[in-house]
Amino acid sequence: SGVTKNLFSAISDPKPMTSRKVTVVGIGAVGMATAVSLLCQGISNDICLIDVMEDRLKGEMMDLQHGSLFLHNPKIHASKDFKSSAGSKVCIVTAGVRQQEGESRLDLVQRNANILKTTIPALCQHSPDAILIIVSNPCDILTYVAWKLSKLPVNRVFGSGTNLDSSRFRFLIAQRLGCSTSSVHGWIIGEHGDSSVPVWSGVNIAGVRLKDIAPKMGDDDDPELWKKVHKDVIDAAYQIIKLKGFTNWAIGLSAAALTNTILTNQHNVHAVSVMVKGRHGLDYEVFLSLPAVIGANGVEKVVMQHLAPNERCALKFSAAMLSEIQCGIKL
Ligand code: 6V0
Repeated sequence: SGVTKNLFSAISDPKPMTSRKVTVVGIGAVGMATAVSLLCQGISNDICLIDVMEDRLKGEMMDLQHGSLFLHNPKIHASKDFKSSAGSKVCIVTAGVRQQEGESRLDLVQRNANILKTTIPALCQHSPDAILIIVSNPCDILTYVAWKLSKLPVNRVFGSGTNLDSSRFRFLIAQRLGCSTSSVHGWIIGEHGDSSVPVWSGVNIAGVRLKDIAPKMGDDDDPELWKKVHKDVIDAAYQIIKLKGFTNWAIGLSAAALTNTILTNQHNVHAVSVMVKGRHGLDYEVFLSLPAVIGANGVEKVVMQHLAPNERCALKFSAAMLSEIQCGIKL
């Protein structure tokens, strides 16, 4: 335009940005919390939102774009056409129905699997090098479905899994002990949901294992009732859904943290949903969360925790249950 011509005296052509493009599929409560977490923390400077609701997409895009001044001048696109997701480094899937009050995550399975049938091939077509993170519930089963549909190697598809449950666990222990969440180390593995497994043997602060101080920690006959902390983690989503209708902020931050680890090739260890067959004596082709080293190539390796017999048994129970449900899904 005339203004551009008279305002600037050109020296060189702009270079395209180094891409940290992230696509978020599904712009509901979880998708938008994820997008905002990515933008506010400067994790991505290039966000594509995909959904089937066109007006809402445009509204969310405009609203975020108007915050450009307070962010880092990111590119924000929104479309129902997967073409606009082209060239993404990470694709985060949050599309799908959520639990209604009293409904379990497993109740959502076929409805959300159907959404993946169109979503996953389209994402892979336009971003053949992307890492896929599955957030929609039931997270572990849908990660399996997405992996099957994508035909990608297992390192390139994982579920947000118990990264969130572990964060809830560490927060609740931190509250009881009066220190920060990041200073409490502890892992919840297995199913993101009702059969998750807390690894009490590893809970520590500064390397001091709490189980050495309170040997009954996590047991049924523990006088200090630490098991209640895990029960509260399992109940967390149900309680929040009852109070506000959905959960979104913590899962959005969790998905953004996983994305950051990939984009910066950090090799952080996160509890995410990975193919477990052949690990911890499991023989089922299912995805469950285990601590894993994550980098630009997705899941690089799994940390082999020293699990107690009852913890291995609990994992096996989850694996068998998920495997049975998977058999009933029409792909
Ligand atoms: P929501 O607010 O109803 O948003 C879902 C969005 O998905 C809507 O905007 C829909 O239009 C969109 N959608 C539906 N079908 C398609 C499609 N085919 N293509 C693109 N978009 C589509 O739900 P909310 O955001 O609260 O939850 C989304 C999913 O995340 C649900 O399955 C939740 O159960 C799940 N969660 C997973 C968590 C985890 O820790 N893994 C945590 C919280 C919620």
